[in-house]
Amino acid sequence: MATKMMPLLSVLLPIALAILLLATSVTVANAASSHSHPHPLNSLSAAELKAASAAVHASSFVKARPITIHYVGLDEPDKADVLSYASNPAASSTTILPRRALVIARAGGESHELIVNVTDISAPSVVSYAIHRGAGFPAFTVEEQAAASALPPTYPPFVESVRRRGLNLSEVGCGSLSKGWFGGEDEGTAWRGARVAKMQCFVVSGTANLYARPLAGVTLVVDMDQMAVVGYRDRVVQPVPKAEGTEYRADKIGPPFTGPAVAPGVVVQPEGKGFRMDGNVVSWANWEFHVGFDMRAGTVISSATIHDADAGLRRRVLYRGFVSDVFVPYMDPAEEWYFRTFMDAGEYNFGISAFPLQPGSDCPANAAYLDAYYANQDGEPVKVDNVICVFERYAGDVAWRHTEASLPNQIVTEVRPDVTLVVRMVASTGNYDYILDWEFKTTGTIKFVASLTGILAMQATSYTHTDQIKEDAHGTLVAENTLGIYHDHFITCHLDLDVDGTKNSFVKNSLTPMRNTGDTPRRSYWTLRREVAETESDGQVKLDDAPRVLLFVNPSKKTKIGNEIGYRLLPGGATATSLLDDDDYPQRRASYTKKQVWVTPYNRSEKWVSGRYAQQSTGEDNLAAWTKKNRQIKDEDIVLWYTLGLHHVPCQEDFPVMPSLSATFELRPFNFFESNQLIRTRPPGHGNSTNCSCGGVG
Ligand SMILES: *[C@@H]1O[C@H](CO)[C@@H](O)[C@H](O)[C@H]1NC(C)=O
Ligand SMILES: *[C@@H]1O[C@H](CO)[C@@H](O)[C@H](O)[C@H]1NC(C)=O
Ligand SMILES: *[C@@H]1O[C@H](CO)[C@@H](O)[C@H](O)[C@H]1NC(C)=O
Ligand SMILES: *[C@@H]1O[C@H](CO)[C@@H](O)[C@H](O)[C@H]1NC(C)=O
Ligand SMILES: *[C@@H]1O[C@H](CO)[C@@H](O)[C@H](O)[C@H]1NC(C)=O
Ligand SMILES: [Cu+2]
Repeated sequence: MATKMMPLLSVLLPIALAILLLATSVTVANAASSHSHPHPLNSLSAAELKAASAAVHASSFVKARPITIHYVGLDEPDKADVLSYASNPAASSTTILPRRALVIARAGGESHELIVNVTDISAPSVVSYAIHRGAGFPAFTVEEQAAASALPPTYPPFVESVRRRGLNLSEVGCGSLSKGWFGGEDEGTAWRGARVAKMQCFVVSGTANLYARPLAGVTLVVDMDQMAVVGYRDRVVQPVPKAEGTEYRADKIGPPFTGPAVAPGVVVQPEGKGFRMDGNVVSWANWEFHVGFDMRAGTVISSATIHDADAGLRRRVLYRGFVSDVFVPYMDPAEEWYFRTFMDAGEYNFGISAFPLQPGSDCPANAAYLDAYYANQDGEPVKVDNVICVFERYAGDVAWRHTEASLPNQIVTEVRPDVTLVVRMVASTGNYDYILDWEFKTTGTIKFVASLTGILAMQATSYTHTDQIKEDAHGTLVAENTLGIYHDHFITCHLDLDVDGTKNSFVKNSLTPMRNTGDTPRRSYWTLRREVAETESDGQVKLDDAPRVLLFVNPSKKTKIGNEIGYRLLPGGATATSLLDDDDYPQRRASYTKKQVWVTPYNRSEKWVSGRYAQQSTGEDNLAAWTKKNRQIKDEDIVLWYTLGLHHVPCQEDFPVMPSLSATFELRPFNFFESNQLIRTRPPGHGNSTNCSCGGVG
């Protein structure tokens, strides 16, 4: 969720383990090519962002003033053109792909969509223009959230509410909450049909943990286009929870530091980093992929290919992967809480919620960092340093091993350590921090990890002990006068898989219990029932029905012994689906959260699972709505949408800051290679890699 107020200070943690990281020993056949042109999927540069907004301001399409820019992102070239570039970058000197920006701007109370040709940044031109007529609005900008925060202290009824609670205005700060959509609730109000935020205010003195000290009972409605308070309610006065015990900054807490101590550690790569970066193209071990940045999605992984040593060529795996949205509904139906049903990426922009990573804490010492730019509401490029990190990880895990002890005189043990490559960004949307990792393994696996940390959304209460709670409190009492409200996190990834080529099929293999009719004494077993999804309705899977092996195969390609070339979607533990009623308004907006798996035909307009305009959306433009066409998905260019889901019942350990909780899934080769790709990797112990300064146990 979401109140943008002030940057959180980072806490210093010691690195727990001494790690000696090997430069990975898989050899890559293709050297990085020296690209004659920037990669067509490169994020917009500072100059391109500037040119795009300048063209919008100069165009005759948008007449009203002021113009506020809410989104500027790469309008991707056609996939076929990108693929032909990627297959032969050196030859693309004659075919420069156009650089286009999609700009979403507000002016005159309308949302304007412009595509700007920024191929020549000195002469940008608007190539298409539309006014958005449907439901919903673009994400809040940073600047308008700051402007909205400044309104309550100038609004006399609010000043009175603060005084009534015995507080000083200088102790109070407010953040903007998206209000969702609840049918006709706005009828008869001053803000009917308007783009509004509801303000939540906090006592900001005495702690950096403002979320622990909400000013309960007060709701302000701000019209974000007029930038004026249009609604106000002061319903109930609750005690403000105390500041004591809510702090998390090391310099405010200690010394003495009395937590569990761990020995400091180091990360050593005696042979240097094992990956290369040619612009935004990362080459590591058998992998090559492009890392981009979008102000809504944050990290975008593109054109991921893997080198196949048996075949002697690079093979395609993932054309595009990114977080499409994160739906976070809270479970308190009261006046001040019912509307808290956030779309964290669509309403607040994950990319602009990403702050510089802290070297040595957010990412290990051997990490490389990428900077990025986004456009602010005036269209000026804003640089975010160190927004994404890339590092090799050896965490002591095993990639494969075997001990053969059948012949006692000749025990054989063979082990390979699991060294992986991680691409990380952290989005801090108000109280929550999402650590988002794309982890590449030499086996061919891509693992996505979303780790939730940060601060709970808390409600002030009169309760100081659970004995006093007689009704449904809609949360856990996590401290005196403080409820951590029940909620969910649904993180949806857009995964345009191109398994060894563009056309793929989705195959559901159901594990089916069987009765043995043969003449052995065994009574039962299970076997596979294979079903190839024909249309989008076959492409939807709710995982708790039955055990399944879900595959994305290339029906035109087989291994030498005849299996279909494929990748498997391997869900991790976080498979919660929404428990809200289908007719409830937030569920209509996020109707795709009742099934974890959806498969659609590729469509370059269908990127945002919650719709292009997620703010106050109604569900008319979302993944579930698109699939009503029930398009063909068999042997087509298809996109997997996978939703990680967690029901979050807060506990006291989540207070004052929540220890990180991870949700994962894997895309794992399944009959993609002829055999285990790691057989010919060298075991560790060659060269200097055995050097370690760990010493004995003290
Ligand atoms: C985009 O701009 C470039 C450079 O000015 C030009 O060559 C190209 O034709 C333009 N494309 C379109 C679609 O306007
Ligand atoms: C309010 O806070 C300001 C700044 O800390 C202080 O100068 C002022 O005296 C305070 N007023 C009251 C009524 O406490
Ligand atoms: C592509 O997506 C857009 C937006 O959902 C839709 O209007 C259009 O009809 C889609 N095209 C096809 C071929 O499905
Ligand atoms: C060991 O490290 C040294 C110094 O970094 C280097 O010169 C030498 O080539 C390395 N030896 C091997 C076998 O990698
Ligand atoms: C191991 O590392 C230490 C400290 O960096 C260095 O002095 C020593 O020469 C290294 N040993 C080998 C075998 O590389
Ligand atoms: Cu949570």
